[in-house]
Amino acid sequence: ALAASPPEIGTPFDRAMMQRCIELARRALGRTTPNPLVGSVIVQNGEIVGEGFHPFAGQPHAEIFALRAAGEKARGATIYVNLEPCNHYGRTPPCSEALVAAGVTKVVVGMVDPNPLVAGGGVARLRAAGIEVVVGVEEAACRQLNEAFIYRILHKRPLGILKYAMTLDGKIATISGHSTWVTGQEARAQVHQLRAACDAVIVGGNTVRLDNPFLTSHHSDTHNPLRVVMSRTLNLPLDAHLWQTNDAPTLVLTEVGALPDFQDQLVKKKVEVVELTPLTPAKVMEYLYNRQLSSVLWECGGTLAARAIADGAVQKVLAFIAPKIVGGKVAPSPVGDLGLATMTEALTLERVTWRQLGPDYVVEGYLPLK
Ligand code: AOF
Ligand code: ZN
Repeated sequence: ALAASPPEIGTPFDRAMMQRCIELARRALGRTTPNPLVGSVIVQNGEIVGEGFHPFAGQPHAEIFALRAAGEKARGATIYVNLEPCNHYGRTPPCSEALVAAGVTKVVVGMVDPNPLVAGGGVARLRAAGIEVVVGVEEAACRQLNEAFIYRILHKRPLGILKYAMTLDGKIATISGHSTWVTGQEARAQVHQLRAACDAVIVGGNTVRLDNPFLTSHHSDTHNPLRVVMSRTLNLPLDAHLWQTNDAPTLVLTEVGALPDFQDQLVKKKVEVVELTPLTPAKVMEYLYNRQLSSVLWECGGTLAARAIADGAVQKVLAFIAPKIVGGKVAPSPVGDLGLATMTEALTLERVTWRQLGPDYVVEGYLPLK
């Protein structure tokens, strides 16, 4: 039998206000790492009297911006926020205290903060002050918004997302390596949105040599992720688009001692070079976690994709599928050898959804957690 869907928490008005919080939070898409995306709305007598969002780490939290905007109108008001107000001294003082001081009478929360420094403490503090607190309004949407933040906090690694575009017969390029474009414009626009939401995008040396990508999100006002190239040998062209454009920072990860002269030339082109030995996807994810990143988009070819999956560096998969057939026994496919011999060993995605994008489809799902 189908599981009954849980009852909706809050009124339709509450849910609309929470959706507004999410919309506000998304104004900082891609810019808040290691912090979450948070938006907040203050309502007095059914009217919005203040709004705010968290712009980036180190800045005040969303609730503080909303309180500033509402001023005295916050007294006796209801505040909506997609993440539980914090109750700790981090880069900024606790929002719970600010809410108590401002005299709000009700707090509507999308989800409890998974951060062990908060984890229910904010809600408890507000209730202890006699404030009514409702938790779980539009919770699924709030969790989706901050899935990378949640993953990062709980697993101490960035969320790894593998994205690829393939034909209906499972090829990411023709036998000659030609791959522009597998999918149509709508799917490609979706990829640019995805990049805008991620903190880094990673490719291997092969992709730089064969595709010469820009790896930016193509909108002047959206966030561009850090562009990361993994290359053990540094056998890379000196005139790649990546080092010729400064729309986004570029980081080349290589192993200790690889081509020092080439490293110097990259550095002269404002490319950052870091040596990590051994250069594995797991090591790269550890390094990027320590650099405060929350989400990493693997836009690599099949060889590196397979190594990333095997290394536990991929949690989410986005497969763009074009209803085209190119054939070719040796035409490349999205995931190289995983060493699986029988179909029963296949990695089976969970929570799978799909959408149509113009002529193409995108299938999204999560690898089982190891
Ligand atoms: C945010 N923005 O709007 C909310 C957050 O170092 P701090 O003081 O910025 O604290 C960061 C933590 O605060 C963060 O990990 C999350 O648990 C909590 N709530 N953070 O950046 C916000 N409400
Ligand atoms: Zn806070």
